[in-house]
Amino acid sequence: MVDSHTGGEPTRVIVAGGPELGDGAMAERLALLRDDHDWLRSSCVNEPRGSDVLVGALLCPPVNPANIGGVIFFNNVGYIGMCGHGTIGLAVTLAFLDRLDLGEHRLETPPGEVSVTLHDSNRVTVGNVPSYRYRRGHVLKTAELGEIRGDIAWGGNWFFLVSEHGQRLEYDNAGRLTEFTRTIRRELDSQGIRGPRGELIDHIELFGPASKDSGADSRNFVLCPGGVYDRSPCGTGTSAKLACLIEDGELAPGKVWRQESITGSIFEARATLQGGQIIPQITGNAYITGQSTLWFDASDPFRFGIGSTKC
Ligand code: PYC
Repeated sequence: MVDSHTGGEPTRVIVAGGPELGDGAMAERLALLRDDHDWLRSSCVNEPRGSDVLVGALLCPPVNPANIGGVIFFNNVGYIGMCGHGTIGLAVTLAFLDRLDLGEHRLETPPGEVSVTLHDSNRVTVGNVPSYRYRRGHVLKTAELGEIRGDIAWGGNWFFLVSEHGQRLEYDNAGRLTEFTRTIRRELDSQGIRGPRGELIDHIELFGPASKDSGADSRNFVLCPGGVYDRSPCGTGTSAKLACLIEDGELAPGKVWRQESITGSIFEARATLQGGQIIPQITGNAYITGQSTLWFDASDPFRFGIGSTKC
């Protein structure tokens, strides 16, 4: 395994030794991993080896041999579609292992193919899956928080994007922001507010002004499905934001949008229009933080992770 962080958000890549998942598309392999080998996810990212904030990535052989590989992302509670910070971490990991040259490559993910451009050993641009807004200005009525207006958009994961929330988007307020966004997510779920095919809206994203002197256009706070917040500006969340900005005519295609995270890290983003689709490009830096081997001691009751049903 190789560990890295992208704008503060960690990624743990399993580069070898994963289970046999056949030669189907990444969405099919994700289903096999989830149904038959979930112990790998819990061993890798749950305590005691991991933590709630860690995103895992299983590197797979590609379907198309012209591509650099395929990847399945997962976290403390399950599997995620695309992952922007994780793809940047994966590219930097492959470069660290001398398995990726500078330049543009193609990578297979469960929601579709993405491009990965390695600029140097730390800097990467991800050309994400097509992103779009599904619903504009949905008014969520809640007993606890009153009315919360937000857009529902896809950026490789499903997001509820809120600009008017009255919250202070500062790192020292992350506990309150986590509670606030968890409440929004609970309400969306219990009120049956979903994506077009019934998908759970499992990422909640708040926006506010960027910090002084950061040079960014906006700051965000993103609650992830496992109940913790993204330390990076969230690649898929930034993609969903770009889709909304482009559809509102507030950002021109090709123009740079600098998205700051709650920790102060920044992704540089722009979107191009291809065949009427919005294709976000997200650029950020990742850094290697460690390299290790998973070790399973048969006498260790937590070798598959705390909470795992496998023993
Ligand atoms: O960067 O897309 C992202 C992401 C999703 C969940 C955590 N990070």
